[in-house]
This record gives sequence, structure tokens and C-alpha cells, in this order.
Amino acid sequence: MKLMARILSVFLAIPLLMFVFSVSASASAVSTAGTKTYTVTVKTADVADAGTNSKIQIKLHGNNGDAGWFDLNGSSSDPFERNAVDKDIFTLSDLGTVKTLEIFSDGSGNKSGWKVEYIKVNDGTNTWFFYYNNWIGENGAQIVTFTK
Ligand SMILES: [Ca+2]
Repeated sequence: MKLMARILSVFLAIPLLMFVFSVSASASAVSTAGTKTYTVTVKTADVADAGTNSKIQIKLHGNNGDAGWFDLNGSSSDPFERNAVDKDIFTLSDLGTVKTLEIFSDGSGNKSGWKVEYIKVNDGTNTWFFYYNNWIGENGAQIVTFTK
């Protein structure tokens, strides 16, 4: 009887293990399938004092919802200077079609005003272009909404 019980427990353990492995495999598949890599390209205008050293953040809005606020750090140790093109990459849940975005400047630093020519958002397949060509954070902290 003891041997029979041991054989039975092995036969029960195998399908249980297979079930656990299949659940963990499908769980990881779901978490990667739901994300996308977003590349945000920011072009600073080519006019006097267009650059900034303020703290800059971005919030993307899509038809599936919006992302939280993320720091824009740009491509160099001194990003967002006159005529520069800066890029940031974020892995986010799939936002769907990117409809609008918000840019925050804390308005800090000397001549804080930042003249942004455009912001481009790419999700690996689609690119959305937001032309702005205007100032942000000239007179202190400010949030600007970019629409297409
Ligand atoms: Ca800068």
C-alpha cells in the first residue's frame, strides 16, 4: 500500500508541476505583450535663448489611457540647448494612438524659458508629430498641452 501511495503521489505531482509552469509562462507572456517602447524626440528651436536647464517632464495621452509623469533627460549632460535634438526612451503599457502630450517645466535656472520646435513620439510602429514652436517655463513653472 505504501508503494502504491508513492506512485500515486508522483502521478499527481507531474500534472501539478506542468500546471504551475504553464501558468508562470503565460503570466510572463502577458506582461511583455502589453508594453511598448516609446521614443520621444524633442527639437529645441534655433533662436537666441531657446535652450533651458529647467527640470522637464512629460505625460503621454493615448486612446487606451495615459502614462504618468516621466522625467525628460535628453541625450547629453546638457540637454535641451539651442538647435539640439534630444531623445528619451520609455517602456510603457500600450497607450494606443497618442492623441496629446503634456510638458512640464519647473521654471528653474537662468533664462528658464525653453522654445520647443516640435516633439515626436514613436511607439516602434507609428510616429506622432507635435509641432509647437513656442515657449515653455519663461515665467516659472508651467504645464503646456501639445495637440496635433
Ligand atoms: Ca540644458
